[in-house]
Amino acid sequence: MGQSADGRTRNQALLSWVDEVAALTKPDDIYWCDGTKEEYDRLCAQMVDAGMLIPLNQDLRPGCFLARSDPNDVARVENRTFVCWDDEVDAGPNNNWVAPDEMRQTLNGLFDGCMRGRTMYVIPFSMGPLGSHIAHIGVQLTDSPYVAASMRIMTRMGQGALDVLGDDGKFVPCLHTVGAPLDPGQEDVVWPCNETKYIVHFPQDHSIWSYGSGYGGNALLGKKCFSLRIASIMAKEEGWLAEHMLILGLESPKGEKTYVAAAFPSACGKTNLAMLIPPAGYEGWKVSTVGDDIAWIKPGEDGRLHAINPEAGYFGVVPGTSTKTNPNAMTMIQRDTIFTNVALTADGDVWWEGKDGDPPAHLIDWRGDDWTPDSDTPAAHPNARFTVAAVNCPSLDPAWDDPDGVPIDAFVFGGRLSTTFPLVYESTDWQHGVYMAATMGSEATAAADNQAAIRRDPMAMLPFCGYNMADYWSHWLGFAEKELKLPKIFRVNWFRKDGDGKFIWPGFGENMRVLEWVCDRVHENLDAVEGPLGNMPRYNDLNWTGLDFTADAFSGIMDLSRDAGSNEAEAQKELFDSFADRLPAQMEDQRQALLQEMQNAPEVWRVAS
Ligand code: SAT
Ligand code: MN
Repeated sequence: MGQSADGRTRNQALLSWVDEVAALTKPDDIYWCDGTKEEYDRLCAQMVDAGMLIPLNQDLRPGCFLARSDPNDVARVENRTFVCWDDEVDAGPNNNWVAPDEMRQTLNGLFDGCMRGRTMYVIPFSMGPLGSHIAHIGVQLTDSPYVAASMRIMTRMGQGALDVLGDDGKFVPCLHTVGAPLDPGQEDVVWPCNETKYIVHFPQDHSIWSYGSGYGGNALLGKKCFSLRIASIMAKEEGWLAEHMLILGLESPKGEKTYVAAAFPSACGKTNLAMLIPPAGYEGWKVSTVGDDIAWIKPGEDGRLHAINPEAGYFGVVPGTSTKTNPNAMTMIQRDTIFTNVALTADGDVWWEGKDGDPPAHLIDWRGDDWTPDSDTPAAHPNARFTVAAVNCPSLDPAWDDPDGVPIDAFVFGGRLSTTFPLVYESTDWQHGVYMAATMGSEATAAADNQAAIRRDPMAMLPFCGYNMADYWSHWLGFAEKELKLPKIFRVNWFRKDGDGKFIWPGFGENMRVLEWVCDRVHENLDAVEGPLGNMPRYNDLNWTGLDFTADAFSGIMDLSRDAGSNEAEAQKELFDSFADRLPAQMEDQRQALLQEMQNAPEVWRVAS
């Protein structure tokens, strides 16, 4: 029998909404989550009994489980994601759009009776520290115990959120179902999911309806749906920023602390960067983690931008994680972690491509099939994920839970680009920085289905901005008109390749060298060279202690050819044209300035040593 609402809340809007949804979806039972460890353990035990979770070897991975999803339910489904503004132009070319009335009709039909035979979990949660003025409350209703357990890891979930909500507080209603069983014989499938999928946002009442998927970004609605798509709309309305950014702290040997927020598209190494361990030559430096995916950033009374990580856990890509790429994450996922779609070893441990050491002779792959190193499919799905609480992270910043957030000194934007773009450059002013961020591009990753090989991904927000992206750029540009001490803006590219197709930059911990230059620029310790794209470091401006990286190699990753630069500026026109008259004029002015710069540039522009 479920836990009722008795005494938990007197918030009438919430109680009525839960009744309304129950009348529509017709669950057998309603359970209000309190967020306790006992409850989490009970949910996991129930899922183990139902075959949804496999407990791992408790000596090797205490408190850890493996989940295997439906093989057709492994990533975000961008072509099934909608933002239903009254007027299509407000959604912009960056969103799929259906008129709200029509969409409500479709969803009402799909949700009718969809939870029959299942329990509906009521999950109150806070995105951000409980009671923080930067945080917001949401409530998710779901028929997935995997989602309920994951929400306890990923958010501040349970009674505490209800207490903050109070009797009249506002919350973002997040309604989720894995979808009605495909046919009557399939009620007991281990990972239910429906071929029909809808991930829908209604901007007018800030509500979310998600149908047919149990996967992270589609189903943990506090994450991309609320904290980015809906929050970006709230941020526009209220004068703040909701961004697809990690937040990290950098403390120099002198004790100077700099917080950086950095945006990269999904699966481009945000988690690794957020947990970076400084390399040889950086003794005395400390890097700490506030968040790895999302930042909510509000102007503080001191005139600086303050950021919180709205999440309380990490939903990170597992493949490629090793003691070389992310030692902190390796420690972090040693215990109390839910792994989804990795491979299982004979001794009850987990394995994935890119883990330390050779692959074992035999595994059970992410689909549950036998696997050997001769198999021609990967053992773990390329978008396999870990779900783990922030407090497990060895590099967690002491201020990660501070209700006032941390003051941001620099914004860093980066894509996965094998040509043209230099390792690092800095904008000449705020407007130029917004332009640099808006024109960012990236090569495809496994985090979403059906991506183009290369796509523009402005601010790494293309799949996550809940309104017309041109209006979002205007919102960003508008910060220059406020009395604020704004962060400096940088672009980075760790992924440039040489003529043989090999990455030039070693990346991972060595990215610290770029971050130190960012700190030097923030604190005005160093001047920079003005290049066509922006301000750049000379070879000698970077600290090379402990790394053998020659001035020639540096040229290979910093040079800009006139043709490539001109082609890039030309190619941006297509992006800008797609926004027609909503495009802020300043963006086209910036593009014209770059075209001009490139016309006057030498055949290869090279930063002096
Ligand atoms: O699937 S999630 O959106 O949660 C992760 C990602 O793609 O960034
Ligand atoms: Mn992300």
